[in-house]
Amino acid sequence: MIVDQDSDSHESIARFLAEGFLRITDVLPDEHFDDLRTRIDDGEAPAGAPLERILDSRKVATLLDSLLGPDRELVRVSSHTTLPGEGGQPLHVDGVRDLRGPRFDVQLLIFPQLTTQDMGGTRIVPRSHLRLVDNSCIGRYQHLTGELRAAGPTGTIYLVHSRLWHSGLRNDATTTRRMLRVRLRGRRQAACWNVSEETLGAVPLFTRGRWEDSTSSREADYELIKLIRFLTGHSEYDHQREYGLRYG
Ligand SMILES: O=C(O)CCC(=O)C(=O)O
Repeated sequence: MIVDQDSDSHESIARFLAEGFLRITDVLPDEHFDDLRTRIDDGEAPAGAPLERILDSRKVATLLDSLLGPDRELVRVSSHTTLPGEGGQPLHVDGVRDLRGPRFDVQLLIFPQLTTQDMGGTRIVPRSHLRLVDNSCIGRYQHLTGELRAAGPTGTIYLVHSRLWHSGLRNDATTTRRMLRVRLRGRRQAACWNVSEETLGAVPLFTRGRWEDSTSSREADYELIKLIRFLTGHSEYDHQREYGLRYG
C-alpha cells in the first residue's frame, strides 16, 4: 500500500536517515498493545493478527513504504522480557557484518506497556548506523555522549536502522519490561522514497553526532549521502558536499 506523503512524513524519513531511528506514538489504542503483551507473556509467537494490524496502520505503513518500498518481507520477530533486577547487554549491532552497501532493514522496537527509563528501555546511539562495525566489537564502550534510552508510553514504537548500535539495559524497576522486535526487509528498496530534490534540500539532514570526532563525522556524512542517493534515486544529490568531503 502506498499512501500520499505529506511534508511531515518527508521530515520523518529524513530524521530516520540522519539519526538512524524514529520514535512514533499513538499508532493504535492501548488495548491493542495489551493483547500483544498477553501473547508475549503466554509465550505465543506474537506475529499474526496483532502484529499485522500494527504494520498495516497508516502511520507505520506510510513510513515503511518510503524506507523499504511496498514489497516487504518479515525477516524475524523476537520478544525481549526483562525481569526486575535483570538485563544489561553490551552495545552491539544485530546480525553479522552487513556488507549490502546502502541497503538496510528496518527493525521495529515495540513497547506494549508503559516503559519508563528505570525499566531499562533500549539504549541507542544516534547516527551510529552510518559507521559499519562488527556485531560485538563495540561492546567495550560503556557510555557514548549523546546516547539515548528508547522508552515511552504504551504503544511507543521505535523504527531503527538495522545497523544502529544498541543494547537492552538493566531493569532497575519493580515491573517486568517487555519489548517486541520485528525485522523487515524491502524486496525492491532502491528509490522507494518518492521525494523531490527541492524538498530534500529543505529538510535538515546533516548534523554532527555528539560522540563523533571530525574524521568519523566526515565519514558518516559521506555514508549519509550514499544512503540518500540510494533511497531517493537522485544519483547526483548534493555532489558539492560530496566533493568537499572526498577531496577537501
Ligand atoms: O532488550 C532490548 O532492549 C534489546 C535486545 C537486543 O538488542 C538483543 O537481544 O539483541
